[in-house]
Amino acid sequence: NHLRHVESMAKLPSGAGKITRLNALILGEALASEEDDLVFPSEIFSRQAHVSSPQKYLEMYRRSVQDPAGFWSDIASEFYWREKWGQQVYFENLDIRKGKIQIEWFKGGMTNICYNCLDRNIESGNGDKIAIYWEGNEPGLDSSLTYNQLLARVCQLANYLKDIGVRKGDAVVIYLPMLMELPIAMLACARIGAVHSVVFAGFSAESLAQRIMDCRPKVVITCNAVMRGSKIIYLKEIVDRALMESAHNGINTDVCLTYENKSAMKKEMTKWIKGRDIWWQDVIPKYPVTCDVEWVDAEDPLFLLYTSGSTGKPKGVLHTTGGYMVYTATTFKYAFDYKPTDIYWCTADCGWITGHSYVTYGPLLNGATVVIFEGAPSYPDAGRCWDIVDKFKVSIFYTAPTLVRSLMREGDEHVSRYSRKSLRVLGSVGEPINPSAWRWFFNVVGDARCPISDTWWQTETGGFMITPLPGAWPQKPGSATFPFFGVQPVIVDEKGVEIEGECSGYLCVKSSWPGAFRTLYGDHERYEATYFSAFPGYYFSGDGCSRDKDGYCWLTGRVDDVINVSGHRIGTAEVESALVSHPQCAEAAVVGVEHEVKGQGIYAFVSLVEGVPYSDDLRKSLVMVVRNQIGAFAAPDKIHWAPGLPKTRSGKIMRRILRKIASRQLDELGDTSTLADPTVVDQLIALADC
Ligand code: 6R9
Repeated sequence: NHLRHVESMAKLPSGAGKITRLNALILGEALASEEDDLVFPSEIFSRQAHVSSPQKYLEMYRRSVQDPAGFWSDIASEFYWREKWGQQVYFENLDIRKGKIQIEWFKGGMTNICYNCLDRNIESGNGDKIAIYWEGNEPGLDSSLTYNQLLARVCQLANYLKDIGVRKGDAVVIYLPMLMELPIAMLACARIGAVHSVVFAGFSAESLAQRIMDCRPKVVITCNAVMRGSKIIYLKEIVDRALMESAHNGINTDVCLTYENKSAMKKEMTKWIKGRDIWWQDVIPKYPVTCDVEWVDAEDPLFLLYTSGSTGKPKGVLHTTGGYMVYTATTFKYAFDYKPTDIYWCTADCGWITGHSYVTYGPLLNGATVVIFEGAPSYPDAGRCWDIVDKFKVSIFYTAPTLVRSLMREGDEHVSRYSRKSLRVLGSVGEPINPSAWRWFFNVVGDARCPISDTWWQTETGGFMITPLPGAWPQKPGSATFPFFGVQPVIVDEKGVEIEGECSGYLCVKSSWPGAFRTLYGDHERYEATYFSAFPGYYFSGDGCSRDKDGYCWLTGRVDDVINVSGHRIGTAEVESALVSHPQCAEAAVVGVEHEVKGQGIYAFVSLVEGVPYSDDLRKSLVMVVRNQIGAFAAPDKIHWAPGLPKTRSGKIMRRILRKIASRQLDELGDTSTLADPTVVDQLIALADC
């Protein structure tokens, strides 16, 4: 369907061919009307790009969907495989009606992603190339590691992990800020076949405990503290509390390996549990700098990453090795038009999928030089990002719309006082980027010179799914454009019927791609129920999408009970269950509202226990309970006191009405007559601003 669409648009106007609007555009004829808002890549850029035209894209795309096995095995062959995969390159069943959902790529192939990231690049002569530039929270605090040095560090940690009994298939929880040690820890796990589970270091002790109890690691890797901007965060104390909580529930962790982050906190000040806690610096440097690789099957698990869904319990998204490796490397190369001379900076934290696929694995598999930044992008001032760009001569800069919007508010002068002339490609991820933020990013940050790759994808997809390929297509601000090679997205209606042409509906995918997640850890049933049951035959993304007359995709946001706050996925159910754990909260209903900087904000309606008066202190303690249970990033922006909630007679909360009240669209409340008690609506409106 998609192929037909693109083909009809991108066919070059031969004598017989019909000249479509887009054909004319490709040829540079000024047909664009203002509403189309097309932005063309410069000729200079296109000429040097990996994919230099829509025709080239189409050629590759066509092969990727008509012959996925051939397309992907050609690419996979560029990596090192100890043993080649079996006869069948991939196997898939995405149709729940035909039995168990199953996806496999390169099964039988033996490889190791750490080897492919490090040893392979070193063997090809890049050992002295910088792998990672690290920029600390304080300007002036920095360091770097070459590929050789990175490998040595990874091996030392890998040897230690083996020494304490971590084996292939064992889980390791990593709770670290953006220090070099974070990617080092991920790679060390991968080297010995251990399964890492990185928990974003902004999650609370309770959230961390929940994850520890789910995956039961032998060891937790953390650091004592970190500075973010002018604030200090005591990470080790959070880990201590989490480990206490999980021990309380019968899950014991043998070792807490703690890095001394000297610039934030001295060793002596750190609380210590003898026998369990180990200082990284005391033990790791003593280990040998080489370590044999554990060869694993392409389908052996690489990592677990917990993400929010529409129910309370976070889902352990499981990625395996071979397909993920091939997919992250390939998407990175094409979507950023990566060249060996590039310096690449992604502002994401390794605690999220973006930091897995596009801080660590994708770039290092390509032998890239990666910048990682420990601090906050507004510290010491709103020019920090561009200071870093100039300092390291960053050429590819990948960030989130929320950061773009917050910097945009600070004014252009913070940007224009830096040169930024090294930049050539920009990227955006996490949520739809609104056209005005896109334009600012393009014009002010990129001096109208750098294409923007607005990459749509998910924790579950492992890598980019719908993304511009810079240089190939004219861009439309706010559109993620077209699918990546091998990806077959479809838009379906409520009944799960594919709709064609200009339309909107639910975004699904109809065949597997190498980077797809394989299951939810320990809960394959939930995997099938959540992603493959709503629209049988398809993977359902949870996102809405529309396609315009030229075939461009426009993501419209989540259609389930997931709120996207600053690019972070938060389940309404998670926030609700945190709120109702407050002794004075009887019931809570949470919805997302538009937020100028965060994209969406969290709006919570709370009913209090009978007789408890609403007060500002109570409001603060309700917010606190969410911060403590989930993390500061999930704190509600607004608590709306609700003596009653709008419910149907069967007791279902009507969120539709709450969303309208939250966004003050009071004339669009719709039919409230089916409510058990319609007067609660007026009550809520009256209390809106109290
Ligand atoms: C990579 C990542 C996934 C959800 C996804 C969607 C939203 C991400 C987007 C985007 C529009 C983009 N999303 N990128 N929406 N345009 N370029 O963010 O993974 O944390 O799992 O979030 O984020 O709603 O479903 P994850």
